[in-house]
Amino acid sequence: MKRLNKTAISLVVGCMGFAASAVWSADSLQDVLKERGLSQQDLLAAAKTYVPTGKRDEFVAFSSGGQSGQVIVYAIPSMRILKYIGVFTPEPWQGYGFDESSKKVLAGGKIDGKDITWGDTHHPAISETNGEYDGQFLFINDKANPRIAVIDLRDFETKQIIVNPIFKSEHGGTFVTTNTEYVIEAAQYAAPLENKKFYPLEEFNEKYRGGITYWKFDRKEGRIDTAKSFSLELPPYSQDLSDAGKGVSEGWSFTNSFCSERYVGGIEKGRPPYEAGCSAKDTDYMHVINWKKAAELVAAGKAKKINGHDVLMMETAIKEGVLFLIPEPKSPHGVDVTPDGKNIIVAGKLDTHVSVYSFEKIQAAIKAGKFESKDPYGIPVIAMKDAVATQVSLGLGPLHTQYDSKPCIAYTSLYVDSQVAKWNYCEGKVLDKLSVHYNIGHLMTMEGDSTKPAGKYLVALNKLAIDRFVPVGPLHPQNHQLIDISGDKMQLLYDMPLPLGEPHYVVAIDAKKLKPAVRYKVGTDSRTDKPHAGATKAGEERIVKKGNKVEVFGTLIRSHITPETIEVEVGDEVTINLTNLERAQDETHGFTVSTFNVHASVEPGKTVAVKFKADKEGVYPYYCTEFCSALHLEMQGYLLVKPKGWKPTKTTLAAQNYTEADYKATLKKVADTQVIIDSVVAYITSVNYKDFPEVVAMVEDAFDQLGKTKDIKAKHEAAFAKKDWENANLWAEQVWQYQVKTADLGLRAKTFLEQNGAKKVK
Ligand code: CUK
Ligand code: CUA
Repeated sequence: MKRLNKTAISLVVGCMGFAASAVWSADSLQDVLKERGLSQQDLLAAAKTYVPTGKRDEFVAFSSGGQSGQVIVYAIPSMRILKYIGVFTPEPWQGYGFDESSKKVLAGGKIDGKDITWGDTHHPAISETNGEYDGQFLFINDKANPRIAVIDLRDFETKQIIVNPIFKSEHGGTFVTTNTEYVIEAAQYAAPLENKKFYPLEEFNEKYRGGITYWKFDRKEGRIDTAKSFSLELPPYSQDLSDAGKGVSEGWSFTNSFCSERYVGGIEKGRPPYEAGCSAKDTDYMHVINWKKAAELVAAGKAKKINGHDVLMMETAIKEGVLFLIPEPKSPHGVDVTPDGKNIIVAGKLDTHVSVYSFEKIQAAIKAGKFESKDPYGIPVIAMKDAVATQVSLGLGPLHTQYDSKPCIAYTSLYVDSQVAKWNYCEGKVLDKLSVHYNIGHLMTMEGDSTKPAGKYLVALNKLAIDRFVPVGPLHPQNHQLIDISGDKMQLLYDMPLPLGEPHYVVAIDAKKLKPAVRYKVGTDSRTDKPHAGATKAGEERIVKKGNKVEVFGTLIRSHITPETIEVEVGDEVTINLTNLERAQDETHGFTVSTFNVHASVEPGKTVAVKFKADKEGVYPYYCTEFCSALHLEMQGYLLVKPKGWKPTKTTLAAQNYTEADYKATLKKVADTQVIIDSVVAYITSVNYKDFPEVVAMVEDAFDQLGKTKDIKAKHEAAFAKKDWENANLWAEQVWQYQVKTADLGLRAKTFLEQNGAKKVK
């Protein structure tokens, strides 16, 4: 922040008319401000968020993509969008849902045998070690179709989708325990736990249930282990958000609820609607659960199998003392454990207060067996006065709370007031309020739900954007607003329209903690992290035909696909495996075959398979879909789907008229290019390029490309000897193609070295 502030100050000073240096004269800055109607406050905000080209952001945010079923990755403070990760929904660019391995991941999310190709994502969570974000995995839930997804942050790809075996909807997920032992998922709308079982609404109290699932995460495998996961049966109170205990409260989890009235609305039956009946009582319940002990009980065989899944029934949970309730004021929403784990902060949507519960007081009441009553299912209820440390009136519609790096400082969203309240939960004091635009849902501070919040910035996730952006029709973009929280007063810095919605929660991690790979080990199936059965080495490309099954083992490297012709018979089942042999960073090739609805994104080292039935005779071009090189458009081939029993009548391709002069001209081009390559190589080897791993990779790749020219040179010389001008010329052209790629890499390496202060070596 210090650095940014300094920059900002010098800019402000500049615009006030003092002498400014270099290109940005005071006059021109002044002119821009005037022309664009900007204030000094605007300029300060711009200076705090602007990240110049070549520089990187400090934090990376993972936002729920709402109904898009995706995750949106953006950077803070610039608010530049970096990626959309396909999660519950096919994502064409990444081939997600269009190649075989990713189809399998999506198939994990089938319910009752049917594809569900959208998701209502709400809460992303980053894996934690000792309560701190470790940057290894990301989890996210689907509220509508109760599912959880696991994303590996080594490659930002979705690896697993699992379906909740007993819920019909969920909401209180995903939240992780301190060492990511479990990923928590709480139900939302109560329903019978058995699958495909009907009970009338008249039996709501008896047969409908809520619950919480604790998904066991196997960190080594990077997958959820469904067999070791379990659930806890809960009353049909609409369970809402959850949070895991940490520090002193580690081993416990907290889930609130609304509609503990168990009201069943029905205007059709002359009954007032849900909204009236579900907010009639003054309080709902927070569920307090000793998950560690619950896990032990399940391990000891005390669970009941429902739909093949371990469920600890309420009766057992009550008897064993792992489940308690505490009243919470009117229609609570957020439940957020403080970084030290000592307090749990709950906001009631219809109450101006936030309630600060004390874990110590809760434990004292449990130990003393001090309960004010039991709920209709026999769960002991701890009195609010025996559990609450303090209540603070913040404003209308408090929803969610996040924490600062400064002790006792919290930020709570006020939905109705459209404000963020900054307050001190130890002293019960409001410190500052800032208006946001408009109707904020969640808010998020950097690593703000971990044991070590990083402070600095806050993002307000506003439900309505209304007048903030150029109108784009009745459906407005979402508005994520960046707020500087480093000072005493909050400062609004930036409005980011998000064109994918509706995001609910977002988490942000220090960018330095992320260690994503730049390439895969050659032949990797990225969705399983294992070697791909279709992996193919250079020179081993082949087409294997067995009966009506045709399997292609191909490779991709700038700028050609091997093989370049695939011939099949109508009705054949075609599998095309492609391995990207590139080692250079960002040399991704895409692959598609016209009209067969397949697409693959093949990043360096990755192997991907696409599969389809060649059910129609015809000629179908296939090509690379990423602009990977100068000859990208030529990265093409033909799938020929022949009628059964077809015989060729013509056996030679259309001839070209190349001459000796053409061949000589090409040789001259080759020689000239070699001069450029030699000069670049001379520069690179004259400096300490070996100290730059990025350059070493580029240089290796460049020599790989150049190495290929040897065999090809032999080919054009052989053709020359036979006066076969066509082949002589074309093979010489191919030599030149490899030279171009070599030169391209070499020049990129040279630029990198020059810009990064490479030093001469003797
Ligand atoms: S919820 Cu949407 S604003 Cu799903 Cu966390 Cu509160
Ligand atoms: Cu490979 Cu375009």
